[in-house]
Amino acid sequence: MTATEMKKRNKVITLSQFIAEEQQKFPEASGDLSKIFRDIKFAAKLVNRDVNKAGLVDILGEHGSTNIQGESVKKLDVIANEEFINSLAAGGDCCAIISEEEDYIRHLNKDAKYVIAMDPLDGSSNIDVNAAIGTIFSVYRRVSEVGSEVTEADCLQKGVNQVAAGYVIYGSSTMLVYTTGNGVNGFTLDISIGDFCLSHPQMKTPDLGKIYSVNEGNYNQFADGFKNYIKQCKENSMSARYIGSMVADFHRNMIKGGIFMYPATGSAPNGKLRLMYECNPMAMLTEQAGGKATTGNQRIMEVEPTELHQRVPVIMGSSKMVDELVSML
Ligand code: P6P
Repeated sequence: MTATEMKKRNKVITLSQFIAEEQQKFPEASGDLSKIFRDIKFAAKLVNRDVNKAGLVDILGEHGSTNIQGESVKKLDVIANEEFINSLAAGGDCCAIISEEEDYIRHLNKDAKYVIAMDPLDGSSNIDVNAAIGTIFSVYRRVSEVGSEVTEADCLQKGVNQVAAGYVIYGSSTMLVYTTGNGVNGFTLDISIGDFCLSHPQMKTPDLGKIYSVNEGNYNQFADGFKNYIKQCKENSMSARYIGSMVADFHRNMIKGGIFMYPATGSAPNGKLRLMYECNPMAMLTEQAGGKATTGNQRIMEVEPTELHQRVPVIMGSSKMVDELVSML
């Protein structure tokens, strides 16, 4: 019985069961990727626990301070980074990690074959105002020989080389949404059983939507094409929705349809969002759900990376809306 059939019969399908079922479709699969997801899932539960305590600063103390035990209180994105790295290091199936919180490549097990690019806690400036935040991750197969020292080439691969991509959204509910190139599936954390359960099988983003998502505070710095498109959105009475947390803005558009953009500006000539651990994973998810993801000049997943933390302009979401905007640039 396929996962979707089980879902139709109202049977609870956990993330682990779903991944095991998916793995059976690939007899040659070693199971290492499934173990990567085991480690990501575990860390996501820890981060979910910590994020939900974030409001208790009176008990926990503000980050940068010392708590009642005299321990230094770390920023939640630092904690999240450590929790993901520790879980993947303990699992032993990840050879290296690049992270928004790490200046350089973090080398783990050189005998493993998977590289992870991640933003452990994206949108963390929203924690203080209790808005949804998220974790974003990409998985690549290393290009160098297993057992050798991981190289920058292992980490700087085009988005088209991703073997998996996903995000966790810590919102009104906590969801893990991922793809391995066979569609996008969403799992909601059921605290009562402590597991992620299939809630959104085979997610598809509508090819048209009524939502545009951009920080209009930067409007005056946008190229004319963006200005004209935004004016057109207003003339068409579209809804402006922008949370300032990429995972939250992306997830809403994924479900409802819409377009998300972070264009180049004078102060950010390459935009703000990072190619390796924000744009590429979201681009894979978008395309797998039937949407499009471009820099305005080229498909995001075709961009040749040159540095770990490089930024690219981004336009992604409903395919017909992306096409319309690109035609105006
Ligand atoms: P701005 C959060 O800081 C983030 O990296 C993304 O999650 C979000 O989409 C973007 O920056 C928001 O940036 O400049 O609009 O505040």
